[in-house]
Amino acid sequence: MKFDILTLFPDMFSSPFQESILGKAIEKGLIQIRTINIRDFTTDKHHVVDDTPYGGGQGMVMKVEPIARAMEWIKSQEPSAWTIYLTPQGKPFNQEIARDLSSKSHLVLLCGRYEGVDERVRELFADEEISIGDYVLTGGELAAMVIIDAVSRLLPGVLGSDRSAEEDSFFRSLLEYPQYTRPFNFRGSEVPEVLLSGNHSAISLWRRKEALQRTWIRRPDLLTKAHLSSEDKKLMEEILQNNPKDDGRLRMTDKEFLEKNAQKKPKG
Ligand code: 4FV
Repeated sequence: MKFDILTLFPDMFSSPFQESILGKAIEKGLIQIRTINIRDFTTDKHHVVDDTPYGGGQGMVMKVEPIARAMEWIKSQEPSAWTIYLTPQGKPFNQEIARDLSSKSHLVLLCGRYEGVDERVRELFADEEISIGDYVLTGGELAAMVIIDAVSRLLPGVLGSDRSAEEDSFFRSLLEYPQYTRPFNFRGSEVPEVLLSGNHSAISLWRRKEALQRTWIRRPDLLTKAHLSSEDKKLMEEILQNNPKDDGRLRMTDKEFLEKNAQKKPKG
């Protein structure tokens, strides 16, 4: 898969993609990442890429012409490239979108700066607008890195074994179950016995139940979207019957999560 990144700060992308899994994926040629400096597509001697907003107001807006030249240069090489503009106004990014994008061959990631890009850039060049979260960054670059990471790990051969991506998908839209490794006992906190039983069906049942319970406690919104099997529904009944929330068998971390995130009672 090819990623073209349109940015005013190409050097931001040098180190994140040198390390670990993505670094190896680049070495193996599974992904190609090319940064394109929008400023290289200015034609004036001051290489101006932004200007004041029509109608007044604070900040600067990225000019359409340099971005248009850069997009047409990319499209002249790869007409089928799929262009994503990273913006808080975009569709909330999630695993489903990551899976959809992983089926494309060439993504162009347009990184905004200042107050964002001129509206004509969206109209003329953005095939899709994506937000990585309801907060404001100084630029779209970090959002582009998030997209590249989440999409690349779904590509065949990028993760150690493709099973782990399937594992992801198996737990599609449920939170992960608690993970443990040695030591068995750390400061009095022990690993659940079932995980040392070698009984794989009991282990996967435990994991499924833990994933369902943790999702129910921390992200009930995800549970409504999850495709629950009949077995899952039975497990949910067990969870709801002896509702851990009120008999103290709640996992310490989930208890804290609940306490910390208890509905902030509206003032007054
Ligand atoms: C953002 C986000 C984001 C907005 C103004 C760049 C900044 C500046 N991008 N998800 N959240 N972008 O905050 O994607 O131009």
